[in-house]
Amino acid sequence: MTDNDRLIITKSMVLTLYKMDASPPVRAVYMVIEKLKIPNVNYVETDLLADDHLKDNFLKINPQHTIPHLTDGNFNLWDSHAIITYLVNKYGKSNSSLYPTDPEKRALIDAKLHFDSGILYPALRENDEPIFFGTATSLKPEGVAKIKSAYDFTEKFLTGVQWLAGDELTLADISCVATVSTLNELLPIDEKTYPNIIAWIKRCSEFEFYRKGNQPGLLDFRRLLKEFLAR
Ligand SMILES: N[C@@H](CCC(=O)N[C@@H](CS)C(=O)NCC(=O)O)C(=O)O
Repeated sequence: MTDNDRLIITKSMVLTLYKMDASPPVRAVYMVIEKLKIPNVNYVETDLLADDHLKDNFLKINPQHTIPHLTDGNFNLWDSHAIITYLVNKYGKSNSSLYPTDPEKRALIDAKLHFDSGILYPALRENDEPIFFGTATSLKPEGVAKIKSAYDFTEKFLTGVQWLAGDELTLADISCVATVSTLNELLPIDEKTYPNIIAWIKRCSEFEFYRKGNQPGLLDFRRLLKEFLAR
């Protein structure tokens, strides 16, 4: 374990993650759990296709009914971006390179986390929700345009650099790669148009935290997508 991955283990640590592996924001949390090597997380399967997230027991802790949802003892938190920054702040080393405390470095990471929330993930949700909830069997032109625009920004951000925010891999890369690798399942990323994105995904995918935290759920997403498109 490197210094940056060092974990502060407290006796009171009881983490529970409500999850479904196909979900990209859930996978961002998995990757951070892997990277920080947080032990003994309880996982609660929350099948969106069976409306588990709309059941009373879940709505009581999360009125917004989204996964991932984390409970840490009596503390409840949802939104992957809030969760991953919380995990590093609470369980990572005090100045983890994943989310450094330097105000400028941290602000650049936050900007990309908001990019994921505001641009990448909405492009995914606008396109995959109609497929999974049975109102569409293909992508709509306006949906495709949103994905392309999201790819265009990402490609520019990665021009001449290896990582999305600063010189090292950070939470920005983990969060965005979960979404971009999933968008790639909906609209394959063309290597000629987007060479920087392809190289960045490859760089991320070489880490163990990606292989363990993202890859299996990404394959689940692929399988589900295929299944729903064939209906
Ligand atoms: N910005 C949120 C997005 C979470 C989200 O929308 N998750 C989807 C699954 S990928 C969900 O829970 N959908 C069910 C719903 O919104 O009712 C995050 O990063 O956690």
